[in-house]
Amino acid sequence: MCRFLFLLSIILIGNSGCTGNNNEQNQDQSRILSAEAAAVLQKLGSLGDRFLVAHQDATSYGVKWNYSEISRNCDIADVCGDYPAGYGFDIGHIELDHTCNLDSVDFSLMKKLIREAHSRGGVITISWHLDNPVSGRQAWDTTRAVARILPGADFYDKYVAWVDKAASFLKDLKDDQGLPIPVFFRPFHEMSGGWFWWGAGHCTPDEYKALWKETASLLVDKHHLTNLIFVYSTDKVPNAKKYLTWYPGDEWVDMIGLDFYDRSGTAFGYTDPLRASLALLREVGIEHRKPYALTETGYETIPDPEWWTGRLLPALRGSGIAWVLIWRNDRPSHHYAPFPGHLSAPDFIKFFEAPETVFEREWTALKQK
Ligand code: BMA
Repeated sequence: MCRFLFLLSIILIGNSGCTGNNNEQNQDQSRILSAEAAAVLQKLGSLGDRFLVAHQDATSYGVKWNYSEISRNCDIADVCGDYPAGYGFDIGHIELDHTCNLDSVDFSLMKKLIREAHSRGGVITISWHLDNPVSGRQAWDTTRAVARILPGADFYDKYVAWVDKAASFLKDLKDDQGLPIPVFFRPFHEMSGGWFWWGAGHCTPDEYKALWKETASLLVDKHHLTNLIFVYSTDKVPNAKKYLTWYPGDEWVDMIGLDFYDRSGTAFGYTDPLRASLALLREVGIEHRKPYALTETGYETIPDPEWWTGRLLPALRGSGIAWVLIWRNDRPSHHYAPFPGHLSAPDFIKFFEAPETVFEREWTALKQK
C-alpha cells in the first residue's frame, strides 16, 4: 500500500472510547488503529440493545465434520440458515512454529477462513492459549512464568520471540485490497481464575499488567500492527473492583469482556448470575467508555432443549453487550452450539429470530446504515 493510502487508513484512538450506546470517537491517545478497525469498534458500540452472535471455530470444524473444501462448513449456518456475525479463532501453538493450533486447526487454513469470514462481513476475535514459556508445557500448566518473561528476566528473550511469531501471523491477515483485517485480540483471558499460567495465584496483578502492556507494546510499537483491538476479559467475578484487579489501563484496552459459562445445569443457576455479571460489565464499560461483550459462553452439549431462549437470551436482553461468543463445537461430548438434529436446534432458531440477536446477514445490512 502506498504511504498516502496508509496515512488515510489510520486514525488515532484514545481512552475516551465508546460504551454500549455511545458513539463518541476516541481522540486522546497516540496509538494508531486502522480506519476499518476503528469503524467496527465504533459500530459495535452503537448497537443499542442488539448484539452480534459469534461462534468459536465456526467454519474450522463441527461436531460431525472436519474442514474440507466441499463438505458442510458451519454448524450454526446448517441449523439456522445464516452464518454467525462473529468468528473466534485461537492461535495457541503459533509460538512453537507448529503448523496447527492446539485444537488441530492448520494455521494456513485459519488465515484463509479468517479472510473468508471477513469478506462475508464477519467480525474476527482471536484468543491465544499459549504454552507455558518456562516449563514448555501447555497453557494450563501453572508453573510460575509471568515474572520470568518480563523485561530483564531470564525468559524475556524467549517470550519476545514468541510474540514475534504471533505478530507475523496477525500481520498477514489482510483483505483482498491488502488492508489489515480488524482483529479483536483477547490474550491472557480468564486471569481471575487459577487454571492458566497467567492466572490468579501464579502472578501478582502488577506482573499481569506489566505482561499485558509489554505484549501490546511489542505488537503495536515494535511490529506496527494497526488492526488489533485489545479485549480484556476475566472469568466470573463478584464486583467491579475485583474485575479491575488486573486491568492494565485504558491505553491498552479497547473493549471490556467477560467469560461466563453455564457449568452447572440448574445447580448454581445461570441466568440471574449472568445478568448480574453483565450489569457489572456495563458499569465498567460506561466508566471506562468502552464497548463490552460476553466473550465466551455456552452450556456444554446443551442438554436443556430451551437453553437459548429460556436461559441465555433473558440474561442478554437489555444488557448492552456488543456480542456473545459461543464456544467451540469439537465433538459430541464437547460442543456449545447445536448442529442439525440436536435437541436444542429448534430453540436456537427462535434465538436466531429474536429481534435482539444479529447474525451475518443482518450485521452486513446494519453496517451499511
Ligand atoms: C477449552 C477447551 C479445550 C481447547 C481450548 C482452546 O475451553 O475447548 O478443548 O483446547 O479451549 O480452544
